[in-house]
Amino acid sequence: MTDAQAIDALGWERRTFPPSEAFKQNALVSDTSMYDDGAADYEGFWARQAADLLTWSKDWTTTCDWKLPAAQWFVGGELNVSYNCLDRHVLAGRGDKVAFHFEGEPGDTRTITYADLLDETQRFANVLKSLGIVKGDRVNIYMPMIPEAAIAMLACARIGAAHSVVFGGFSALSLTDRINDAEAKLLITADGGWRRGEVFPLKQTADEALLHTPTITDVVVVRRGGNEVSMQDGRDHWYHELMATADPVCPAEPMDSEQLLFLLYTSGTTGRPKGIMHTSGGYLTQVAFTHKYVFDLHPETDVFWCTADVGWITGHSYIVYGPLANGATQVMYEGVPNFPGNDRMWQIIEKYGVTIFYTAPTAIRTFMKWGAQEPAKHDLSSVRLLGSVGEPINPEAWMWYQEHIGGGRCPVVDTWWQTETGAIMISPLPGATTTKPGSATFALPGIGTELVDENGEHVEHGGGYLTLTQPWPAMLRGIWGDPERYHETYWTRFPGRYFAGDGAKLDDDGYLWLLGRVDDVMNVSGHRISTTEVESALVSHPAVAEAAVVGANDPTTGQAIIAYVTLRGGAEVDEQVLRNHVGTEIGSIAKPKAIYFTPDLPKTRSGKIMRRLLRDVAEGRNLGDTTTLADASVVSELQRRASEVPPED
Ligand code: 7RM
Repeated sequence: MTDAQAIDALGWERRTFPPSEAFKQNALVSDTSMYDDGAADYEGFWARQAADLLTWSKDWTTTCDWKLPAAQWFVGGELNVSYNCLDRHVLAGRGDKVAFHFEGEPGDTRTITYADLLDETQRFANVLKSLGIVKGDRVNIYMPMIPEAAIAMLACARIGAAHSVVFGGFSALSLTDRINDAEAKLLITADGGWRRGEVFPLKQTADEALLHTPTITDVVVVRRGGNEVSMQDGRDHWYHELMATADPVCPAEPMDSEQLLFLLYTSGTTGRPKGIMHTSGGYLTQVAFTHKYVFDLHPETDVFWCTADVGWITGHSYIVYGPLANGATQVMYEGVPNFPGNDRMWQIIEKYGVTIFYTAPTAIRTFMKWGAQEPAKHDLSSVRLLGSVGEPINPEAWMWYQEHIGGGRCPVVDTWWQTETGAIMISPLPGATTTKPGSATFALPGIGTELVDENGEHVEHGGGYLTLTQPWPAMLRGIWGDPERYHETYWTRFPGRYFAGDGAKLDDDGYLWLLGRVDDVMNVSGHRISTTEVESALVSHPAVAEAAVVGANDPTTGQAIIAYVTLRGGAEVDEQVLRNHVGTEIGSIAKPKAIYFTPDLPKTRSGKIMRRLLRDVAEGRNLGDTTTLADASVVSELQRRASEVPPED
């Protein structure tokens, strides 16, 4: 190990899965020529995609104008994002094609065609106009997972207003902050939504937020939960009442390629949330491209289901903009995966004949915990491709997914990207790439990545910092209201390149393995160990469903490895056995000093493990901000256990 090495690489996974002949036969991409195209001239490559995948009202004059850290794509070009997602499909005679099979948590369903979606979007765009919203305004959206969330976003896009969606699980305070930072004029919300068999009150929370939001003049409320709400005269309007009298025609107006499409706030590790800015032409090009080729989309026959919430970037890019631009048929599901039973997801796949399923490792590990008998209750033979996003996927979770959901016949695409990147950056192309369980494999065509050490020097093999070396069409255009912070956060750690905090390692075959946030890397006796590798070693034990690992201050080793482990349903295992298992898998330096068993791990509402909190628990500190936790009781339970079982020496 050299001093400059960023992260030690410990485990090496050797299983490989080439695409099957059967899959290759119908795949959109089954060789590597697209990578050569992207490498020869990335601007030309993206220009060809933009022309091929989208309909432009006016051609661009410059493909990419790049003055670090500011990029503009398809400069001078004009298009309307909602036209690309709706009108052109209807005009081509595909108005009767299903856009969304909506499944409410209580079991109610709606079938929404492209013609329906266009009609509702036009009406709602006129509603927005009647409430005084004009091009350039910001509109906040705080909604459950219902079709009106997508309609609201598309209506904003249609008239050139930027939306800022705040996930429906966020608190009143978070909503207030985000509305005020964006200076939004309008809030679109719902009375409530369904979650775990009950209605959660959104309007009530919004009302609390609205006590401190001077820029909001109007509120539109969709009726969904049926719960009682108070409506403020002059400010609050029912969606269905406004829609009943709205003009049904709202022509899509061409927008500049760099027109602001949306803000999406990410909390980051420190400081106030950042309003990540995404614009129109470049963003839509890359989400359409990645949705088509990473998921090998055959829009005539595929049924695509991304389980994210529209409140996250994954929902923006792979429920709303990518799939609709490509004319896909999708499933949209409102609720939790275990209502009324632990097999709800598999029941939905069977019911709608889902062919492409895209979910998060945290969900997969939860499914493992619930057991393989749940998917086995249903016919999942329609599924032909599986995707993963949001966290490193442990090889064992990948294998379980491939076997129990994919029936051993489906490629698994592990897709790495961020709110800031807007679209998938690193992923297999399922008909061309031999996958390895746990590896996101290679940068997509037209994307430049490089692994570097502390000093920004190239890393050929082993661990390092993941950087992006050239602009890409869906890249963030900045942080709303704070250009300085944008430059500082992403473009200064390694001059000339983008770095947003992830570590990775490269194996002998040049495969990339994501190792989690570099802030989480532990330092044990001078060894820089990633939490991901120790977690994957733990999850590779048959008794373990999920593990979270943190480094806690230690007088002798600097940091000591502390593990929190959730077992698979019905399994039991001794702490010492697991410690030795890690030793055998990746080496004794990585053996946890203490292992705590827990039925649950603290996670953000988008499902990412909150290691910062576990570090606080392990070091006996008072807990900092816990408001972004999905379930706050998990942490108090862990604290109770930590105080009962002192870590041994
Ligand atoms: C899409 C999304 C971004 C962070 C990112 C990583 C982690 C996402 C993967 C992953 C390993 C993956 N946007 N991450 N995907 N880590 N493998 N396939 O999640 O802005 O919410 O989060 O998520 O740390 O930097 S996000």
